[in-house]
Formats: sequence, structure tokens, C-alpha cells
Amino acid sequence: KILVIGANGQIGTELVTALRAVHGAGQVIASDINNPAYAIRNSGPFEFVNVLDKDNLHHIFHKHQPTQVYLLAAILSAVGEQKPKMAWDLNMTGLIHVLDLAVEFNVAKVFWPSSIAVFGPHSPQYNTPQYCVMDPNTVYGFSKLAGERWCEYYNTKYGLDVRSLRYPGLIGWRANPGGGTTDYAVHIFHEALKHGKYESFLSADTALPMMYMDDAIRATLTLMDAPAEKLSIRSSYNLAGISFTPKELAALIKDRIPNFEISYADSDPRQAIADSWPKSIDDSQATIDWGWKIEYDLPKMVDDMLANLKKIL
Ligand code: VAH
Repeated sequence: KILVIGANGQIGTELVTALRAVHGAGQVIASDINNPAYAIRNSGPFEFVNVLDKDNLHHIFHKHQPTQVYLLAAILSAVGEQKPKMAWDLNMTGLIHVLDLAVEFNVAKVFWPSSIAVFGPHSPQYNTPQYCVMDPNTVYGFSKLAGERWCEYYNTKYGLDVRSLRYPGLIGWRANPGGGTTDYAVHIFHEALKHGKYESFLSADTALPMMYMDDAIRATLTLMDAPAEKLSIRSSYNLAGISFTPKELAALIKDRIPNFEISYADSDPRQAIADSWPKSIDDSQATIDWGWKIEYDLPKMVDDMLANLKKIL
């Protein structure tokens, strides 16, 4: 049995869908603190879970005896700056509860997402390496950095097979992002199709590492299927996709929706967060260890997003 915690989120929804396709719906338990999202409501078993309630989590682990656990529940960068203590508590206590229970119930593999948000103003900005100065200045960023340290610690100390990816900004059509700084790159598609215009909360030339969700899910399943002995990183792997600016993305959307107009907000708190992150990432270690290779470049992503959103909007 596979337990997905935070199944309603942007990544969780996609992972439940992908894992159910591979393992069969009944083998994948979706769980979240809120009611199941539409996309996963009738496609398999669901449990209510609160990662801050260890007794509740213990009950779920005992009931389902999961062999794999994916912990996606988290508060992201922008919301985390509005609720710093809650973000630290949920991101950290939730992870430690799950790591403890994974050891107690002898879970074979655990996945936990990190982020390029673990890098900060003094990290190299281009082709940011796996190891470098990391001075994240958002609660979300340093909760992910601390979480990476906990994951490596549980692997070293208890032999727990926990695996992680430093996701860039993720763009997908099946589920909306939940309060991050890269959310503009999803919202822009919905607004382009519905209203023909979009005001970006990041400035025109703000380059960020991004990835199409299909690539992110494939990377996750490839990492989880890799032989343990091939993994040289037990904190979290750098993962790169495509880097682009709002201006570059808007130009490709305009090629396909000629009347689309983009404008730019002038003072959004998310700009400072984006400015503290790298512009591109070196993920060569993932390629060496488990054969990582991107499939969606920017034009292919734009075409796939518009084609799928047109069907549901
Ligand atoms: C966020 N989407 O914006 C997340 C992600 C790299 C960005 O961590 O907070």
C-alpha cells in the first residue's frame, strides 16, 4: 500500500493520479486534512489526516501498513511569509512525525519534496550546484533546508530509505498551485484563456527554474524506483527543467493567443522571494545517479498546458 499525505495539493493530486495508474487505485491511499479534491474523490481510498496529530497519523499507518509514504503536506513560500510559525511547525513537525512513524512501521521508502527555495542570496545564481552556500531567507526555504538535514539524518542513523527532490517551480493543469512564488506561471494560462490578459506579480525579467508537472512526476517515480545503492544524495537532489522569465512565457502564449496582453504589478512581496532564488540549477548528480533527463522544453509545455486547459475551462 502507498500512502500519499497532502493528496489535495498541486503535487499530491498529480502523484495520486500517477501512482494509481501504476499500482491500481486500491493500493494508493490518498489523505489530506481537507475533503478530497475533485480529481481524486472517486478514484480510490481516502483518509482524513492531520500531520500535526501524531496519534491520528499513527492510526492511519497502523490501519494501512504502508510500504511507501509520500509526504507532500506543506505551507509554501508566499503563504509561509504570512504565517511563519505555522509554516515552520507544519513543515517541520509534520516531517519528523512521518519519519518517526516510517521507522516504527518499517516503511520501505519515503518521499519528501524539497525545493530550490533552499538556496538563498549568497548561493551561486546560475547553474546552482548540489553543494554550495545555502542561506535561504524564507521560512519555507529554511524549513526545507532543515528538512533535508532530518531526511539525511534518518537515513544515516536508522537506515530509513527516504528520498527527496529539490523541485523548481512546477507548472501543471490538473491542480492549482497552493500559495507559492512561482504560481504566476500557472495562473497566466488560466487568465490568458479566460480573459486574454494577466497581471504578473513578478517583474518581466525575473528568471526562475521551472518544470512541467509531467516531468516532475516522472522524475519522482524514476527516483523512487532507482536501486538504493545508486543514490549518492540522501538530503535532496537538485532537479532542473527550464528557466524562463514572465516576459518570455508571455511571448510564447501571445504566439498562440494573439490578443493576449500581459502587465506587471509593481510591488508584490513575492518579488523579493523570487530575487533570493537561483535563476538556473545544475542537476548533473541526478543524471549520473538515476539517469534524469527533461522531456518538456518551454514551447512543448506551453502547447500542452493550453491544449489541456482549453478542454476543462
Ligand atoms: C513555491 N512552488 O513557490 C513553490 C516552490 C520553487 C518554488 O517551492 O513556494
